[in-house]
This record gives sequence, structure tokens and C-alpha cells, in this order.
Amino acid sequence: MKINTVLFDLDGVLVDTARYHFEAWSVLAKQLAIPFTAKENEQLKGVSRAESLERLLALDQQRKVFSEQEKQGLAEQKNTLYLQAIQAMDESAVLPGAKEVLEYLKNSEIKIGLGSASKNARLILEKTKLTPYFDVIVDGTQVSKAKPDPEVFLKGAQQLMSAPASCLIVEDSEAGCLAALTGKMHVLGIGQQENLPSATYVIPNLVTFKEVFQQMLATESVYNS
Ligand code: B16
Ligand code: MG
Repeated sequence: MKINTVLFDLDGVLVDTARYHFEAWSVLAKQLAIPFTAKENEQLKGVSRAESLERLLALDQQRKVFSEQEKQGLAEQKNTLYLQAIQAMDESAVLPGAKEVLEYLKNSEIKIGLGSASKNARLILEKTKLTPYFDVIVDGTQVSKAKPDPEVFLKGAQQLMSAPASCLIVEDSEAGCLAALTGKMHVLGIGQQENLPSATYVIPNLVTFKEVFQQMLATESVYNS
């Protein structure tokens, strides 16, 4: 397959922020007496803040009803907790292999984009000093439809003038993998296969990216390009 563009998800792929999202949602869940473990958290990965809250509230066996205003307050509370947690974040939060992969792609003249659901993506890229690697950044402030809708990745591809079939999406969430496939893009899952059933290729982290990427380039594309 021919790949000239790689679009990265941020949280859980390039930067170790997924655990802070989980911790912040856990505080809220505890406060609301909603059972919430790492298993339920998988459903929140890659999903917008508002949709994450809806999914968390749906786990409530007592089905308490919240007004829009109350929901807005809860989402703000979660974001305040999250921002506190990432306040002191620096380059050490960049996940293993991530910087090497970005360097490798830059040297290979492959276009690099970000497709994140997070409204805090630019802040995180700045704190971790990753901003200069990106040819395009699309984040939660620029999309109207959350993953699994492909909008965030299609916007990135369009801005880079890349055909979707020439793009590889690197994702740690099932919602993001589905978004890639719906957009007719290639996908590489980061994490465990059991959590990412839609991804054909899954690696635990970016350390082995280069090998898998080269393997992918050597295979026939399902999109005939
Ligand atoms: P925020 P990604 C996603 O980022 C996270 O995976 C998800 O857990 C979070 O709820 C979402 O961003 C929104 O983030 O509250 O910061 O706007 O994985 O798409 O980079
Ligand atoms: Mg993610």
C-alpha cells in the first residue's frame, strides 16, 4: 500500500495522558456513585468530553437524570481535574518510541498530522514540545462530529491534500479505529487487540512502529492504491 501521510491520535498514542483522563473520570464516577473501572474507561477513549460524560452517566444503574446545565458543570469539573493533573507535564510524558517515529517520518518526507478529540491537544503538544513535528493539527475545537465519525481525520487529510487511502491513522481507541475505517483510511492500533477489534494491525506501543509500517507498505491495499 502507498502511504504518504500519517495522522496521529494524541492521548494514549503520543502522550501519556490517557491515565489522567481516566483518573479525572474516576473521581467524578466515585462522586456520583457510578461503578467505573479500566474496562468501562475503554468506551470513553477517543470520544469527546461531552459524549464521554453521557457514556459515564449511562453506566449509572439508578439512572439519575441530569439537566443540561448540570452536565455542563460535571464536564467542567472533569476538565478542571484533568488540567490540574497535566499542569506540570513536560517532555517526559511523551510515550516510548513516539519521538523516534516522528523523526523517522520527517526524514522519510511523510506528512504528519494530528487528529485528536481533545480540546486540550494544542496545550499538550506545547508542553511536550511536539508541536514543530506537525504539518497539520486538527483537534476537538475544530470538529462538530466526534469519533467514530471520520471528520477529524478527513479534515486533516484534506488540509494536507492527501487522499484518504494514502493515509495511515494511528489510534489507541476503538472509536478512532472505526473512524479511520469509515473514512477509508488505513489504521494501526496501539494497545491490545482485544480492545481494538477493528484494527488489523495492533502493536503495544510505538517502539516497533517502523517494522510494522514497512510491513504495511509491502502489502496490497484494500483501497487499491
Ligand atoms: P478533552 P484523543 C481524547 O483524545 C481522549 O482519548 C478522550 O479520553 C477525551 O475525552 C477526549 O480526547 C476529549 O478530551 O476533554 O481534553 O477535550 O485520544 O482523541 O487524542
Ligand atoms: Mg487516544
